[in-house]
Amino acid sequence: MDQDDIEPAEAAPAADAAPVETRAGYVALVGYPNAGKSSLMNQLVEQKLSIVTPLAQTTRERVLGIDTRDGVQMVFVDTPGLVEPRYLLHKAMLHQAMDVITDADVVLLLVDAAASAGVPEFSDDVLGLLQRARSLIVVSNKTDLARPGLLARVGEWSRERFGVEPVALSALTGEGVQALRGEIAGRLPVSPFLFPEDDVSSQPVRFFVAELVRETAFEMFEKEVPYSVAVKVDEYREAATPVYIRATIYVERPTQKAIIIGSGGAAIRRLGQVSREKIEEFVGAPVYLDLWVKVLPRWRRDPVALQRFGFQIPKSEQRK
Ligand SMILES: Nc1nc2c(ncn2[C@@H]2O[C@H](COP(=O)(O)OP(=O)(O)OP(=O)(O)O)[C@@H](O)[C@H]2O)c(=O)[nH]1
Ligand SMILES: [Mg+2]
Repeated sequence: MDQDDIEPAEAAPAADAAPVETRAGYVALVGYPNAGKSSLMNQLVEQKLSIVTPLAQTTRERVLGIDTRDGVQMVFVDTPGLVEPRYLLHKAMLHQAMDVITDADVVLLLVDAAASAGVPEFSDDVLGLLQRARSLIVVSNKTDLARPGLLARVGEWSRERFGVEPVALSALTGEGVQALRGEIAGRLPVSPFLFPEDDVSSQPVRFFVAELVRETAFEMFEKEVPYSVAVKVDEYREAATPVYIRATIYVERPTQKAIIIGSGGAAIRRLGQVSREKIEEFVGAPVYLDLWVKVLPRWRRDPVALQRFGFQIPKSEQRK
């Protein structure tokens, strides 16, 4: 039979011929501490990736969450709150958040519309960066709690500072999140995907494990203790059953170590148990969690210790 005989009578449908146009880009979540950035990121990726607590300054490092659907890949970058730095740790946190604003295709600036302190006041540096962002969306969060007066005030503030109308939503209930997703998609550049389609993050499981232990410490302890805690995973044996994880909790003072261990080891047992349950949920397998506590004096002010925990120290601070 001649090849020509089997040619279709009509041209093939266009969908087979033309490649599908995809969109992709980085979407930064920034704002004051406690505005709900991590909660919103978790809603957007429909998974608990970034830790959330009622305390301000929970997030210390950028956390990546990837969502790919309907030909659009959004790479969310959760950031530490935009704080006035008091320690070297804060400087590293602020520096991270500012870098993320500069690099993002879309910046989501979250404002807590239920905050008793009202609208945020940023330093000129931060304000300038936000005003120069490639594409800025102001998000009025916590509409489930917000008073109408403050919502109106956030609207005014957003128009004055940035010339944009805010998007209102609740990162807790999820109301308004789908509409925001549509708004973001329309602003992302036409681009091939930046990560494989089924990736959820580019950060290693060890990072999320350490964060879950830190979240539990934030929930269990009071005052300065949570802020003095850093967690590092020293060993992660995935092939073992149950998965074997050894992690060290660093604190700044012997008194804090005593609080974390508790009388007869009761506190650390509870910390270990609650953390293990969260980690098992995250990795989807039984886990044996081996927790240790060490004192590392003044680590929040110590460039060497901070670098060991993975923080990048701003160049201007490196030789102090
Ligand atoms: N009622 C209500 N609470 C919310 C909402 N979004 C976040 N929260 C709560 O606000 C607190 C802080 O939320 P996070 O998501 O940790 O806030 P964050 O901006 O990431 O905070 P930092 O990492 O400390 O900068 C938590 O107790 C959340 O449950 C919301 O829409 N409504
Ligand atoms: Mg956070």
